[in-house]
Amino acid sequence: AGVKGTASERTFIAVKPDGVQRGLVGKVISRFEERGYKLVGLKAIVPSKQLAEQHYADLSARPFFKGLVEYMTNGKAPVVCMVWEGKDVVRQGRAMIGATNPLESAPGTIRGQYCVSVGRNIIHGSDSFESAEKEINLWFGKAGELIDWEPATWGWIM
Ligand code: FUP
Repeated sequence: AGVKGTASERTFIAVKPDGVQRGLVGKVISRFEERGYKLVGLKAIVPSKQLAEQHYADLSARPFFKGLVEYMTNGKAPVVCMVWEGKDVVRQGRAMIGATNPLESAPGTIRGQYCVSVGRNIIHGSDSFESAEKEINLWFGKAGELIDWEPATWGWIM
């Protein structure tokens, strides 16, 4: 996940199926782009049960686990998976997303602006650098799926 504490730090962000169904992918991308982060990976997939279970392995004993996996995998809409890169992006990404329970999320955060239900909180973001490394490998494990690129300069525009 890049190098922690540098401009190459990376985090895994995913718009979950409810967020995709509600047309919020563009809003999420805009917020990270406008903040100054760089999109180095992007794809829409319907994850397998195994992938969703691995992603949420820490929550496997929780009563909502089965429903959570079913909602992530049922295919009514895909999960839009992203890797974002930039300074402090793991921590800042979490701050931009807001608290897990949207009713506790500050207004102006993504969850605080767009949702009200913990089970339909539209977006995921890695909660630590170590989780980001695991999640990026899990969701973007294939070679060539992440791209290093240089941000535009006037050269692209004029
Ligand atoms: P977060 O890192 O903010 O996504 O929070 P967690 O990893 O604790 O939870 C992951 C997902 O589990 C949440 F996005 C929604 C679901 N969840 C529930 O449905 N009920 C709960 O009480 C807690 C989490």
